[in-house]
Amino acid sequence: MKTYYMDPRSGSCRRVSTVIGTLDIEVEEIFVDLLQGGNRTSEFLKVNPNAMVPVLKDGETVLWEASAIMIYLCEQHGPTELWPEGEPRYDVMKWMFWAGEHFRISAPIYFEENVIAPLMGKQPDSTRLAEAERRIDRFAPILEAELETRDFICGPAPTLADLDLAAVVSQMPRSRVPYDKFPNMVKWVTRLEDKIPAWKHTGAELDRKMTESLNAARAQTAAE
Ligand SMILES: N[C@@H](CCC(=O)N[C@@H](CS)C(=O)NCC(=O)O)C(=O)O
Repeated sequence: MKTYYMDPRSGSCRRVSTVIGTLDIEVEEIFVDLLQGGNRTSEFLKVNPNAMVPVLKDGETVLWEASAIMIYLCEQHGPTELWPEGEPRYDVMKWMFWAGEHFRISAPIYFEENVIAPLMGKQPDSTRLAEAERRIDRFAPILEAELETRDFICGPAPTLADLDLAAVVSQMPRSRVPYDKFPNMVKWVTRLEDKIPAWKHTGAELDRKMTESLNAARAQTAAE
């Protein structure tokens, strides 16, 4: 049985959970509570020295990095549109690498500055936010233009590349990432939810659990 270390409030885990749900893969889920330091225990650090989720353990194979885990799960499962074979796979890989190298860099900064910093009683760091916005203004128009010509980034069906790219809106609207100025992206995010039920489901679960956790943290801060 595969062991899946995760926190359902994480956008990175959402990518993996969507593949697990879509391909109906059996896993034993281990909740790593990021808000309570569950990723910093000596036990977890042996699994992932980066102190991050998601992680997948399958026998001797231990994988961190959501993209690597998603590919592993698809390959174990057998043919799926999410991870096409042959020439089309290179295009999926291109967008997956682009997502990690460029497109997903900004969203966590917005989350840290607009959600976590105020929770800690700090002002958002405007220099970091300005740099995050500069990156969005450079890279998001590229995706926006590509989505003008097709429903999903690599063609008519969603692939792992769409999950890697769309993860950036997982903490919306609380993170206040300014993606709503890109209309093709807004429509694509909705299309992806309609086409992949597990994406919609994991998004709703993330949102509900994150809202609960943030409300609890704010109530505790107010009481102190
Ligand atoms: N590049 C990694 C990023 C994983 C990641 O950022 N995980 C976050 C949750 S979304 C985490 O575990 N953060 C804990 C920390 O940084 O302390 C992946 O794609 O899996």
